[in-house]
Amino acid sequence: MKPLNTKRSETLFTRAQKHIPGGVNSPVRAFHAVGRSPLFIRKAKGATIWDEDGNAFIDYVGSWGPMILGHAHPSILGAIGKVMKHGTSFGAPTDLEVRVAELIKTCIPSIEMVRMVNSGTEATMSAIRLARAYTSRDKIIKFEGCYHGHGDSFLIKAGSGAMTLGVPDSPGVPSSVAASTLTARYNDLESVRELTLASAGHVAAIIVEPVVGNMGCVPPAEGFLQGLRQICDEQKIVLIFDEVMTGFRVALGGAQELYRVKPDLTTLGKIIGGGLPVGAYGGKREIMQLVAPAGPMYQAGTLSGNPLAMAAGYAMLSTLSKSRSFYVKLEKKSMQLEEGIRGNLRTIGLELTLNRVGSMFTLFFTDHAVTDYTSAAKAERPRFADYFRGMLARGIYLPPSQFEAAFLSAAHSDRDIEKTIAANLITLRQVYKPQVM
Ligand code: KE4
Repeated sequence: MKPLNTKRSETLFTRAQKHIPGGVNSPVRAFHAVGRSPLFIRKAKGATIWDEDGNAFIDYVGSWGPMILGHAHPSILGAIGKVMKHGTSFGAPTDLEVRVAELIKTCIPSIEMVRMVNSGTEATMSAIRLARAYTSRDKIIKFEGCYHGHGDSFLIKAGSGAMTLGVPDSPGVPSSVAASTLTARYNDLESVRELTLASAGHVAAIIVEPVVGNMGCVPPAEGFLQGLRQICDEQKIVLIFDEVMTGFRVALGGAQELYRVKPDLTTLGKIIGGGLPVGAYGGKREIMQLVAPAGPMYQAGTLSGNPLAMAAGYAMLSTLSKSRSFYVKLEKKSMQLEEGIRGNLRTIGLELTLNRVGSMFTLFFTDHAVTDYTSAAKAERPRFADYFRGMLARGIYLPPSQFEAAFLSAAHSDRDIEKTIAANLITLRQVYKPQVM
């Protein structure tokens, strides 16, 4: 197999590191976990991305989730083009913001009111401030390995890039803030009960990825989300579903539709911006009414509800909500890929763990079940790195970390999936030779 020519990316990376910390504007993009320098992407269309050296890849990162329709989708580009002629930002309310809010509420009925922000981090930071304001309590409970953005309260045993880079507890977070964040074990209701009883009357919120993407894909165990709902009801704790990744991904109504559990607040991001910077938080009216200027809890943003982002988001959500067959077809595609990889594992006599929920999935380099942070951490990272590089060389662009979810889009063709399955077989054989047939 011809080695990849990535000269231009390497030159750009050397230049970038002189001006930008680590040469990237978000850590996980630096490819630290996969033993090679990152690719600089020039353009993308559908399921394909092209790097600066002209190499084409089938993309399973999808900008970390937003690209569920595929890149450069005509309805998204058309919507942005139409709106941008009339200006890019006004710092004033617009009709589009109202339409996006109404559409989000239609798709996610637990959201009675919603506030737009500019990122998932802003959404989760605002949601916990709101929960604290609503309950007059200070503590929050998160789960080891879950990632809710880079807000101080969340960088405690965090997943995603923090887990990848081995800084799950970032320096710079004041101990006073860290002390208000309690961490439980995902899929372990007993660990939650222990914390809530030990801090009875002091826990404002439990925030959870209802399907984890940031340890790699880890589904909720049977009854886990229902158990959190029960604990929150009993102890008047605000249940926050962080659906920045799962919202409009695992179902039109997100994980709360899939698992039929209603949170008090939901955070959103990624898909709802169609690739432009958007986050949102919303939920029960009686809680959301506390948000300024309706109430005293302050949160603001110069570019919140930005017209271009709202145009992209409205086009995205309208396309997704137009027909329910969208998710049926996406599930079929995702199943096809899963079955292909499972067939490969059987062919070569290898036992690896593949977790999938809808069109988000992770192949873990371990034969153990992966149900929480401890079991995810057992995955063999060097093997994953070898696999990543082998797949890249075969034209498959995966998330550059064992602790991230990969994403399929509506643009992935049968041919793309067959090529991925073929590359998976050859690469697994290469990574595990001579153990495998
Ligand atoms: P942003 O601030 O990156 O828009 O969203 C933070 C966030 C919040 N909640 C969940 C469940 C998330 O997955 C994220 C961000 N996800 C990562 C990928 N695992 C973003 C990629 C990156 O950090 O570059």
